[in-house]
Amino acid sequence: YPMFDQSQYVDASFSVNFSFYEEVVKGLSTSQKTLPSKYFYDERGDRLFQAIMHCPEYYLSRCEQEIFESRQAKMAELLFSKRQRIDLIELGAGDASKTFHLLKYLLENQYMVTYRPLDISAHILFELAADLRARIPQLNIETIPAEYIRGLEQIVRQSSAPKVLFFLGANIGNMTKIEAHTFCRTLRSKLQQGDKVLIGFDLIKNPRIIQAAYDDQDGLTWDFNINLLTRINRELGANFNPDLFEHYCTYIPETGECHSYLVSLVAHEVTFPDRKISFEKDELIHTEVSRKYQRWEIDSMALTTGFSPVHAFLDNRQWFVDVVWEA
Ligand code: AVI
Repeated sequence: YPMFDQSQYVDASFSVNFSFYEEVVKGLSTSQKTLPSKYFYDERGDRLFQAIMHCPEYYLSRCEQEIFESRQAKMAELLFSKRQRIDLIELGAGDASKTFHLLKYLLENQYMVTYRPLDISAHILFELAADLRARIPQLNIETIPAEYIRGLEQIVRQSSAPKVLFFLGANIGNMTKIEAHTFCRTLRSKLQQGDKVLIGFDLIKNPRIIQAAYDDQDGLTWDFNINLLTRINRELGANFNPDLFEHYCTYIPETGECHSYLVSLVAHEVTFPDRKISFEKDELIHTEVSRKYQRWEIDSMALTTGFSPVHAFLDNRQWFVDVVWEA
């Protein structure tokens, strides 16, 4: 992109911004326009997502919270040791609201753990580390601001301790099924035999419940989606008018996939530093998939990616599962 003067947009994460630009223009230059959902999470996106996690329709966080609050002893026993220090790696840790209770339990019960939260958002990791150091001063914590696999490779180079890897919050649902398989296979290749993973999956349930979770009454999910456009304006020098788009989502029960879109309300053009992108009236930008799973699909994913299923922690309503697999 020779006409794009990066120097105008340089900040602390210079190289990250360049691939952000490339991914955005690539996604908007195809006939079915797409934008990657991983870019939702700038500072405002983090805040909106936290608000979504507390809104009445978004049941996922409450289900997983329930699992973590009621099953700490069993999790500790299955995953950790009092004789050997274990690395607890959390991919996409966010504010670690679920892991917090388990970490407290582990330290109060003489389990030995080094907590290694990893997140694409350096901002949220900074806040997380400060918060955990204040609330659990005796905790060993090493933050890693990175994308999942690169961060995991970095940890594996630095520490040879046995590993427990957490991937919570149905983050795996933001991958297609094929991407999720590839991802699990890659995880397996970075781990040693006997290492464990705990992965949170949202389960297939009444479609109305799922649809509502991605289209809340207060419009938080709407703002969360639209925020991607304002982020692109600010960081990449585009001129999206957020008022010309609306949020739309649709859950497809046959596939278990909830798809989110931004819909262009009128025909118009958006200007980037080196190009114009045109939108037709009612044209869609696909922004996110949130995939829901059947229990058997999860077991079969473990087996086909080189793991053995060990245990499944379910909430009371059986809406959500945290599975434990062993490498
Ligand atoms: C982070 N991820 C698991 C959320 C989800 O449920 O797919 C992101 C989200 N998108 C809309 N609401 C929440």
